[in-house]
Amino acid sequence: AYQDDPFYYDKFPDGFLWSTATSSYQIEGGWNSSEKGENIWDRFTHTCCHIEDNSTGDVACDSYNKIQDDVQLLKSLGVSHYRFSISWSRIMADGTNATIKSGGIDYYNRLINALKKANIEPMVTLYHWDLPQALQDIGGWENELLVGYFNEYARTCFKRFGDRVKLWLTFNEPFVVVWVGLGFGAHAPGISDRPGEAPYKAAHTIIKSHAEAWHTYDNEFRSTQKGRISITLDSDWKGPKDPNSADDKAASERAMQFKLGWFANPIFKNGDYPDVMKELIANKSAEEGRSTSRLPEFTESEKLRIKGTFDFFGLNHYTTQLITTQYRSDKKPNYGSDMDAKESQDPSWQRAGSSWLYVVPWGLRALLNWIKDNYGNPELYITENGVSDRNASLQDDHRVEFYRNYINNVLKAIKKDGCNVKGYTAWSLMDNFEWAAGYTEKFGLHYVDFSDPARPRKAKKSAEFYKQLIKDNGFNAPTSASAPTVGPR
Ligand code: GBH
Repeated sequence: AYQDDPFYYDKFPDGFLWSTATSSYQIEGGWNSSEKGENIWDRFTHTCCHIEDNSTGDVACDSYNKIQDDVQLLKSLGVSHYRFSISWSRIMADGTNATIKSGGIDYYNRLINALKKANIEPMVTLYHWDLPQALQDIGGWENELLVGYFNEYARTCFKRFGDRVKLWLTFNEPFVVVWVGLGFGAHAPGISDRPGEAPYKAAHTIIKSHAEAWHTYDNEFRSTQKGRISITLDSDWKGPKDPNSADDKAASERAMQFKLGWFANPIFKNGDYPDVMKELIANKSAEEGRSTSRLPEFTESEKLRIKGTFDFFGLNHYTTQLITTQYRSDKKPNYGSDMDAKESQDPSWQRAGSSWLYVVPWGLRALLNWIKDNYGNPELYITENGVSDRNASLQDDHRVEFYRNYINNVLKAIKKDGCNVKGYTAWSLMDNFEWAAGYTEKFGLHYVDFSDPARPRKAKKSAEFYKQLIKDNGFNAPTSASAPTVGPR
């Protein structure tokens, strides 16, 4: 079993990509600079009381004014790539071509140029959750018109930045957009009244939006710009609670299909939702007396247009759950009960600063193998992985241990299992605005002092560890003189 496999000393393949990540709303600040338009996170944080510490991203890490500082941190880490996102309403105030803002375009040009000068390749996410408010006002992702608006936005980014950006991601974690934002409402825009409908409808628009943007790149830019483009999906590993129980194994499979398969099956497999989702939601919809399923259907031509719209698999991963079957009869239809599954955690698992995050390093290896088996072993980049705490200590030994053990499981997945992993990204470059948790949960390799207007950054122990790991491109076998300071788990 993966959990019993001892620590593995070896190097990553030559050319393995090492990166770290941030996102626009979480770090930039400058929320109303350069004619930037309002986005849904501006609106959400400016309205009481959605955020744990009542904070906002108005200033955040002030990265809008600190390009040189951030690039300096990246240089010091020695990463080959930096993953950041573009704030849609910073370059198009109302989300459309009618309101292109040169100040916003200029900011990203300066950032990209500073990275290239430092020999760091940008990996750019187009949508990391900060939708222009004007587009939410017409219904947000539940409105299919957004397919066209997103395509225009994507085209503008390819045109303006694609001469220098060679790796693109359309969406970050569409699951979180539709479930946390439009299902139970803990994220902007905070919609929770139709948890069995809105998420499915919005996911449908997002999948089509992704596919159109991929085709735009493929048709209009690929031959000249020679970059690659895909989507980043988040997935936990949802394993069977009892690995010997056929029922738990089936429940685990359902939970995986409802989370990762929802988006991955259409894009990476066959243009359509997983069979188990189609079947369960159609049955429940019929029992509810509806004439059509709450899960929308793709037409045959849409399926063909969606299937295969990837150049690699982007994966964000943090944690693991154990799954059993559970039939829940909610008053209202709910995505959460559609899958007939319930999750729990092993009481022995170490906790982190976020209530949802349990430290389970082998879960990443299990997930990478599941992806390999389900989607034909695609070339894969881990675009986020990391751990939180709630203290300001630079001595973050638990984070060193997290990275050491999770990254070791990536290495095992490559060397022992043949998973086609090409790169790894640590979340995050620095402490930042952690969405509904505000500044209470910290994921950074660097500490940021949010009480100081200058927002100084300081390397934590984990930054030093990551830097050495990148330099070694893996793990050197311990000699008696250099026993590891943090032991394998
Ligand atoms: C990623 O989401 C994001 O891409 C990144 O921006 C973020 O900073 C990072 O992880 C760390 O969270 O407590 O019930 O409101 C990971 C998926 C989605 C997990 C939101 C936590 C909160 C659920 N996250 N979820 S709840």
